[in-house]
Amino acid sequence: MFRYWNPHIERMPIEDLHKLQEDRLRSIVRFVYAHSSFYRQRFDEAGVSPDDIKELSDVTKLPFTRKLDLRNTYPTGMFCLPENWVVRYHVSSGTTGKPTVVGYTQGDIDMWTDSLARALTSIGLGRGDVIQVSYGYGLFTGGLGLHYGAEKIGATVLPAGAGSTERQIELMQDLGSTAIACTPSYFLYINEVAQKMGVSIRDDTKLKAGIFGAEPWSDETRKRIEDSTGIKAYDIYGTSEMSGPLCTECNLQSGIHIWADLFLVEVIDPDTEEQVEDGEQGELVVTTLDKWAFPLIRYRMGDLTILNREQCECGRTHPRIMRILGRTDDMIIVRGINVFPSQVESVLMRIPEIGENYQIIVDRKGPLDVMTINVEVTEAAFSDKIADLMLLRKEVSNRLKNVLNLTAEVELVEPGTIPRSMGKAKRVIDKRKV
Ligand code: DLL
Repeated sequence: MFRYWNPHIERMPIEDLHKLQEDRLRSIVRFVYAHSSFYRQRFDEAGVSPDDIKELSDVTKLPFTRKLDLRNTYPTGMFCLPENWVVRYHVSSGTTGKPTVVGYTQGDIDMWTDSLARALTSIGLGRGDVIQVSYGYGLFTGGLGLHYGAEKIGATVLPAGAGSTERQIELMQDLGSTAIACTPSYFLYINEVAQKMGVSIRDDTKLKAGIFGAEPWSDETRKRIEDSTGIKAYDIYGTSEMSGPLCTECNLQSGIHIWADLFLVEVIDPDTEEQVEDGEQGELVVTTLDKWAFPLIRYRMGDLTILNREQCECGRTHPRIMRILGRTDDMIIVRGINVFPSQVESVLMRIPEIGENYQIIVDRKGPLDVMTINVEVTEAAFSDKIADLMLLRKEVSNRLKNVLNLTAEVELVEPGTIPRSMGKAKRVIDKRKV
């Protein structure tokens, strides 16, 4: 039932895995100290030397690094090898501030590919599968990352990229795609367009799995996708700083396995910066153990999650992170109350008359913050009587209030009116910031 790409590593006894991590931590710390003036300065400022790192728990002696450090050292000031070792760059768009550049040696690309090969195998994909890669190709890591990983496991890759949605659906049928990799919001759009074309993903295609990530999504959205299309929807996580998309849930869909031989993960309280207990929510911090052009030491991802170190029933011993609950910088503070877009999504997706597309708009009216949720209703609900729609609006508002502790204005809008995205969806518009 369970497939492994590298069973020796994936099921390695915890003690051996820790020993491996410890050896690799010592090596990477020595390496960055010797090769990077950025890290040397940081370590010196923190009063820590590579010799102080003897066991895994010593990781807490090391200073944190952040996206801001990457921006301040733009373009390649955090790289630890000369540029002629770098075989590829990826660049993140940087909606706020400068873009960030990451680089890879050939070995780093191989590590990334291998990690995805394990992940894709863990969800049951392999030779004979046709994997349609509908993440953007190019500077974004999604397309090329999945592409290399899918080829490595012997699957056939359909490098569709993002966009030309009708053509994607035709190709999906003609070439028999069995899996698709894209953002969950783009898949919802693909499904919508397919329906308009009279194509049922469930009945008219061979699609059985979706590899969805690069943006927050909820279990409720997973259920909707699975119920409406008959595919299994798997969560995939990664960031350009870690390499790109790297880790997925296994076919048990109970948390994303983070490959511990490659990454040392911690979850910290973002305010106190202390590690939290397993099972408690906090910010993900990653140290890379086998990545050389651009290693990370205690890099604060900004993503909120929960760490689970229990062995998974699939037999893998590597820790899992639970669904990303949001980013520390995604949290909106409305009238002093913290709101995560994922909370709003979870409420909306439980209401059958509500469609999959929504936007959260925060504005200021006089001294007061006002949060408006624009949300599409389904075709069926839209044709209901005005009185029914009024009731629905009230219900959405009440349910949001129960969860958020905050009154939100709710606008029910016609299906198809909220902008669709082919990549990461923009769910929040904070007009207070413009
Ligand atoms: O989004 C890499 C990626 C590509 C992941 C394709 C998965 C699939 P960045 O553009 O650097 O890299 O954005 C990384 O996206 O810090 C999270 O906030 C968010 N993110 C990525 N995957 C998930 C996920 C790619 N499964 C940032 N759930 C991260 C929630 C996610 N958020």
